[in-house]
Amino acid sequence: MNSFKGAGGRPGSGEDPKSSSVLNPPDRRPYFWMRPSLWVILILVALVPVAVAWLQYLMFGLPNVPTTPNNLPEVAGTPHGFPVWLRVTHYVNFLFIILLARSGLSILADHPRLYWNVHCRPGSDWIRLTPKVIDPKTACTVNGYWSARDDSRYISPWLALPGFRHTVGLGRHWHFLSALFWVANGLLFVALLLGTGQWRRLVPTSWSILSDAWAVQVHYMTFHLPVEPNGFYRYNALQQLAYFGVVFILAPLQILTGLAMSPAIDNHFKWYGRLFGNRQAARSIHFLGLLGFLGFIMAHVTMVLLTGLARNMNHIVVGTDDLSPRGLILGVFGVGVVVAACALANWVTWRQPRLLQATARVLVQGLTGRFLDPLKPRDQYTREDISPYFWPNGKIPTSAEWTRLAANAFRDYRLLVHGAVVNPVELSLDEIKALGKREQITLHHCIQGWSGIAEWGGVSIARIVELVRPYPEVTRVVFHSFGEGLHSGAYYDTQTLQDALHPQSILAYEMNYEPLGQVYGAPLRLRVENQLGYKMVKWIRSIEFVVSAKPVGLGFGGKNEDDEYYDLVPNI
Ligand SMILES: Nc1nc2c(c(=O)[nH]1)N[C@H]1C(S)=C(S)[C@@H](COP(=O)(O)O)O[C@H]1N2
Ligand SMILES: [Mo]
Repeated sequence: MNSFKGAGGRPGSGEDPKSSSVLNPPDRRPYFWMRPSLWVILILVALVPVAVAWLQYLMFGLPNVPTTPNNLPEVAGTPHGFPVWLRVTHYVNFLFIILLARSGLSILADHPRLYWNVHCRPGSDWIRLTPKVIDPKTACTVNGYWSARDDSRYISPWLALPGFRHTVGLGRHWHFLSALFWVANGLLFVALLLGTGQWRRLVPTSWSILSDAWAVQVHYMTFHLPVEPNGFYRYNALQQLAYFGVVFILAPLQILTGLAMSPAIDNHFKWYGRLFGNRQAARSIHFLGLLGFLGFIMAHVTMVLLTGLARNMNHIVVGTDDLSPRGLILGVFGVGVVVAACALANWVTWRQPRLLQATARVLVQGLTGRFLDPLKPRDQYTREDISPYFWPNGKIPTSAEWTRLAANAFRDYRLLVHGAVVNPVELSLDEIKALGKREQITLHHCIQGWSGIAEWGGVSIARIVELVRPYPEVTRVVFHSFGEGLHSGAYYDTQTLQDALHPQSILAYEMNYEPLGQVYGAPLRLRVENQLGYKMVKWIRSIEFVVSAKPVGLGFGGKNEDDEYYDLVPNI
């Protein structure tokens, strides 16, 4: 049984993820919706080449397949066949592609919609993996509203890493860690490819490759195998084109779109975020890239099977060109190791989630934090940019206290600001408003993948800090919520004093020029624009200045960091 136990002691949820009731009963129905116009395009893209190939075949017969130039032996000293570095990087690549695809699916399932716009309005999605059709209007009624977390889907752990429902925190750790190793391995591969002359095998040097590849394609589509060159020394034209495309187009595209999805990169290098239009478009293209990889892998493996399995396996596994079963046996063993690695990854995820969280902190955030200034101000948007819909998240408070306050339009609300401060205060909403107002229109990024632009009005936290005067040893500010977390216990999160003092860090009581709605965090919510959404506590009950976050909650800096192993430093 998966116990979802963390090394931190208390299990993340105390619940078996398989039977977790945290996110209402997991909906396991597979579901897929795509815009009808896209179906038409997809069918045309798939069918037209097949039809043309058959026409050509029936009218003119099979085209001649010219042999691709064998560039390798002409260069003195260039190794023949597949040298050991090539075979090793090919295998390492296989392992990390699988981990990337599997963890990517867990991330996708947490917000199973894809868009071309940053507003993420339900209905503007072009692909949906959830049967839920959300009316953007009713989604936002006070009770029983549909939150972004409700929208996450169950995905089988056989398929995804770690699978189950709403495991985006852990899925991201795997995805980013795997990406680091995958990219490092890829760079090594390309460097050696260029350095040893092996690139000649992969890189087409004449445009005739296109017509030659088509000739091969006509063979395949009409169920013929052309006479194959010995793949150990040279590829046929289609093969060369496909491998070149995967190595030099698809893989870089995945890296570039992956980076373009990062709110931090978007914030620091605006031009870069625009390369693909916007972050959601990058996410959509990244998904198409995944499909590209899966399609390639299927075709690649099929061809390996069809064109002399034993010999092909000897080429790529042991680097010999014979018919012995050695490569095949070792290859099957190698695939077994990857399958075992996948199982181990799922197991580690539930046994040692804290280890994963800590490793990601050191490797992923350690690396990104080195290059990006976390205090850089976020971009401001204009009134016209405001999203027509803004996904709500979190559980609206149900406590008698908050309900009573809400019933009276929060006239009796008092914000308690206390902790290691010289002058603790209790402030009514009117007193807070009298401290001065700051307005900002910003882009919100949820860890689940959606985004949205809204106007926020409220008081700078710097004003509050001025008022209460924290002691010099204070490093963190805790924001306690009236609302519950997803798992039992009150929601809270912490900010560093530095982030809290950022000019764009405010306690908002206004959203889109109207009093902050109940769903969006009334009476007060946090806006810390250089952080991901989950750091912005809604329905704030009190603020506490502390020396360290360790004694608060489980000590990881916030409810989601405690329970869902979210990033510890989600600077963006
Ligand atoms: N109290 C509380 N605050 C919370 C949450 C929550 O679950 N409880 N969810 C967070 C997350 S994950 C996000 S993305 C934002 C969403 O804010 P919104 O509802 O205005 O979109 O609120 C954050 N604040
Ligand atoms: Mo979020």
